[in-house]
Amino acid sequence: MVVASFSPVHGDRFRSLAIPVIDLSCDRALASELIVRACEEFGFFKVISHGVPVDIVSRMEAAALEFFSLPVVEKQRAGPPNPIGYGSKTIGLNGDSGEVEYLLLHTNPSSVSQQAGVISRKNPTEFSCVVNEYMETVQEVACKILELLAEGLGLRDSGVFSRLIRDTENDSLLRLNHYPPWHNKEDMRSDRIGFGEHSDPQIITLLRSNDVEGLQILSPSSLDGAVWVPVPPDPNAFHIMVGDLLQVMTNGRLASVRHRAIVDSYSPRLSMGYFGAPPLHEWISPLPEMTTPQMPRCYKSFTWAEYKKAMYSLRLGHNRLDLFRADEMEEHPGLVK
Ligand code: GA4
Repeated sequence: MVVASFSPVHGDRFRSLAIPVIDLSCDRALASELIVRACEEFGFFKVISHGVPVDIVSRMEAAALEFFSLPVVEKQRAGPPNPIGYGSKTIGLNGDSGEVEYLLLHTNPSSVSQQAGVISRKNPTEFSCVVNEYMETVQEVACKILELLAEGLGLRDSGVFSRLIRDTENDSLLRLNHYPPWHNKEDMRSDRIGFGEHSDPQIITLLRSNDVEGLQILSPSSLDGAVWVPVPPDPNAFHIMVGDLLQVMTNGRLASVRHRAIVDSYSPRLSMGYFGAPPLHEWISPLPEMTTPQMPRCYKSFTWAEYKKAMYSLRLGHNRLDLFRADEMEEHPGLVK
């Protein structure tokens, strides 16, 4: 996948774009068809009528805000983010940075309760309950979307994607991001990167944010090149992103969406991302049903653990999938089996 890269934000071209909105309560066949189309065209869409109760989202948001309002030393008790824990301004392990503080949690309930003890000294049990409830509910929506997607793609096994993230050993994550606001006119610049350009490495991402702008997606366009598209916030919806593993399993028919967050408001932005991932030992490869003589297999097989290792060894904006292309493998022996 060749992607245009925009380093300075100044001078970027922007385009408004009708981002697909899918009502998950609509007719099943229609929802499947719309999801496939949105994933093919943008790798991105918004879902409404998703069935996640408002109070579950509000409790999660309140717990996140309470955590971010703690003194820095208290937040640092959650440990440095390697890979889970509390981070501020530094992203990943290779020198990336951004105007953001965040908390990364593993979705495994025993990991959550372990983390809860240091995250919320006031009421760790309450924190674990809120996080587990949110994760379980959002995971269900993710599974529903993945099953509709598999049906829309005409795959024989509609659980081929969702089974990976339902597995009790799944490696899914929850990320709470807190972006600072502008304080004065001097802050009102459009070059303030909160989280730089990247695609999510997992299968699927469900992102919920408060009513504050900042998310942008890179829209590939054959006519005028790729442009950054600001995504209007909608606290009642989830924004769905195709991850790298879904790109591989669909043999490139769906492409993971490149996105970024900028600091773009007088209000702080809070986003909560669920990243649905398979177990570490799971082998990922293009599904045989997605390969044809006209569309031969584009990617090698690799385990999620191998992909994760590669992703942490590279800078944020790097296109990791290029290393796993079927035709590139000879040049990178030893990277994957
Ligand atoms: C992007 C998606 C998720 O936020 C994340 C990020 C992770 C991190 O912040 O530790 C990574 C980034 C993300 C991709 C490349 C590597 C790893 C930072 C980074 C430079 C939690 C994830 O899984 O991958």
